[in-house]
Amino acid sequence: MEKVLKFPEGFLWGTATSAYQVEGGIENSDWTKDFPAGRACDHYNLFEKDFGLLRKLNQNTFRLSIEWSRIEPEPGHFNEKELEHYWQVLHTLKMRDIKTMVTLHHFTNPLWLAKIGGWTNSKIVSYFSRFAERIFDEYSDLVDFWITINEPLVYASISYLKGRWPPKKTTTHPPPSRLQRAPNPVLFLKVVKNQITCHKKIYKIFHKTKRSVRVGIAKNNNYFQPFNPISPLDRLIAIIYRYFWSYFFLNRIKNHLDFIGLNYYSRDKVGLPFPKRTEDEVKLSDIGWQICPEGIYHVLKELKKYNLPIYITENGLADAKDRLRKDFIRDHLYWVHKAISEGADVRGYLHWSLIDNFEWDSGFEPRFGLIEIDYKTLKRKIRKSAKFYAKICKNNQLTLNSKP
Ligand code: GCO
Repeated sequence: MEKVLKFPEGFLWGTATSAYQVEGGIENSDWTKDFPAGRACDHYNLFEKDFGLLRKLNQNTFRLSIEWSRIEPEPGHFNEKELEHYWQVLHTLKMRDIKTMVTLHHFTNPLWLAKIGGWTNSKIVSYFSRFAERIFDEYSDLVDFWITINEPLVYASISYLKGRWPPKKTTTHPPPSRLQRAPNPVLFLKVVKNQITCHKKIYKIFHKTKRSVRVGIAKNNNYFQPFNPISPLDRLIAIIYRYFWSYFFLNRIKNHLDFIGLNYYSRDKVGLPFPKRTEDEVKLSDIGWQICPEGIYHVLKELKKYNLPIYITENGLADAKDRLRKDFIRDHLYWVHKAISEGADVRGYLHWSLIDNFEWDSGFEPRFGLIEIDYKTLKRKIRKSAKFYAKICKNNQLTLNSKP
């Protein structure tokens, strides 16, 4: 028996990308020298074609990042041609009646900034807010939602606790996930402190300039479960993970948020002995992430305490054969709907991603796109799961033939 789950009136449906992963031709970033994305999907030149596909798939919202190293290749020097390019991109979206969500920092930095310590250097606060202010001045009439930083703790932890980002040149591409530099908890904490300061400063600047502005963060929250649910120690470890990973950062910026962007991907079972072990019964994506749709429900319910609108700013999986993506979308949206029905103020869902793209130190092998990219010809091919998602976007509802 069919069951129809209607989403709230005006719910936003779309996809998310980031500049370095899709655009191509980014020459001055701290990733380019040792770990180039080359022409990536050439979205820089093909954005109009991609937005036509986005519209064809009934999406009404698009999240993109603006590449700082393009805009400000040297400190204080803004590249007018690149400013014009992103104006064209945003204007094209608005002409197609697509809502725009712009991320100001999505993992990459200008090389000149990296050379002076990047986010470990407290000067980042003035540099990043100078960049943000210029972007705001240029595009505030074309941007519906602003995200200051994408996944601050993911960036800080992979860079300074795991010492892996940006990857150093190696003979194999992508490199094995080995240490590029020694873990440095002190630098990690410095980065997090600077990220919090930057976010709050930019929030204030944007709100001083334009009252109706909406400024948020894209926060990666996983669903942490105790490995052994009856072990008090495992339960305590899950609580500790949840606090430090999911809430610590949000608690410090909660008075400087108009919305929370949630990037949800996976579940982690945590407990002794470290590190986190997985159980073999859960479905895994192509890159081994645990698929746990119910986890998004629990994470959304946890976020209710902030009393802020929530937009799911990323949710997706690496699935080159498109075997799992339709059920992945269906099941996650089932649990999102359940969280909404229990009071979570969720107002939009952006799937990661519109097109296959450069998956950081995993390179181009993982395929997250609703649209497949042939990296030789740059041909775009709409995957079957994209058509399933397009129906949901069009009708603002999920039709279930059976409960997931
Ligand atoms: C992240 C980023 C994206 C990733 C996506 C899939 O969460 O790491 O926002 O850049 O590509 O999440 O891993």
